[in-house]
Amino acid sequence: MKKLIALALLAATTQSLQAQDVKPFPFKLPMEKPDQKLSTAMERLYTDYMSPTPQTNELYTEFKYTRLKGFDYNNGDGTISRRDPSKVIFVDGKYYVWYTYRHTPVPPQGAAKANDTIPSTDWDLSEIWYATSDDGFTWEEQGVAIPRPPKPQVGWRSVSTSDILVFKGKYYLYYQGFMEISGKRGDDCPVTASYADSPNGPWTPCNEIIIPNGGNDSWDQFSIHDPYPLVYKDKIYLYYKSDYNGQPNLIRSTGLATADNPLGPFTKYPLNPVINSGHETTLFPFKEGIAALVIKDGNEHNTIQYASDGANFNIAAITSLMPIAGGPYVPDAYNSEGNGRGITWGISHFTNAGSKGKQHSILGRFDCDLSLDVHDPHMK
Ligand code: AAL
Repeated sequence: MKKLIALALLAATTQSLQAQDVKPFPFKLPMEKPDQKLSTAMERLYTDYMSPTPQTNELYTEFKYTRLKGFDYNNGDGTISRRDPSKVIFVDGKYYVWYTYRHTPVPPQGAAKANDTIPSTDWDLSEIWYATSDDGFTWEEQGVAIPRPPKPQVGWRSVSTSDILVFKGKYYLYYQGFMEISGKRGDDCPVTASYADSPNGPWTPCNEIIIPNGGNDSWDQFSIHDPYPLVYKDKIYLYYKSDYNGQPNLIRSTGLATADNPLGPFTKYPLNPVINSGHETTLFPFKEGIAALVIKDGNEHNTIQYASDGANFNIAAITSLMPIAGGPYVPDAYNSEGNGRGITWGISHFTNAGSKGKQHSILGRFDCDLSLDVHDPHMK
């Protein structure tokens, strides 16, 4: 099939070259010469990738970044941080985004110095806040969506790293619920959720662990991070990241859990992890399947991958300067029937925005060219 696609692409390229009256390349594809033996590198060029040239690959893009208006950072002194944005949704004429918000008396000090008011990490002692926008560039901060619940409820130490699901007219926020200081042992936490009838809240916490940690010796036994829900073929597909036992065997990967109802029960995909790399992985329906921006960490970071069934991913393209923790605007995030249309923009974060000792993160906008509907030649 891939060879057929490659041949079709070559035919299309040859035609357009002829149309411009440029001499076609005097070249035959290796698969047109049945006896030709290929080196490992040439073999994988035509078998592992969706197309052998980035510029003809629908899942290749570069990224453009724009500073957002409307957020105050206390002059970058490290006491205010915004990071890990959710997907962007559009409701009643406005865009909405949720994110981890930290406002502490001092910047993060590490686990040894942390206490009830001093944060260990950039996402310790945080709440989930939200903002709205008319155009995706200028944002109006609306305040807290999910506060930290009282001890010992899930998330009493910190709630962070949320993502949004819209399902049958209701809104669900999934997020990490810390029950100890991040960094004491690792970054251990499970995922919990809150629900609301409106994106403006009020939010009701379910007070339960929605995606539990795996059993002894499993890859996700300590942390479940970066919950990322989509609805694909009428089922909730929630992707997440875990990393075995943290250091020194850190192999960050991306897993999948599916459910019929937003509050579960979720069934973990038996062959998890489904992506062998990835940290804050961004996913969206694309054609019949799901595409993934595998941004940070692992052998396959800086790739855009594709799974025609949402679970068996292959590398489709390699790119650079990807949006860290990207939360895209995905018009068909919750109603894809296997006809995914792709994305053109979203919100991502930039960490270590402050100088040493003033560590915090800021939100920014990214634009890209991964849509089957809008094709911007200037992005390539
Ligand atoms: C992020 C995410 C999760 C981690 C921490 C905050 O990059 O992977 O959210 O817990 O870092």
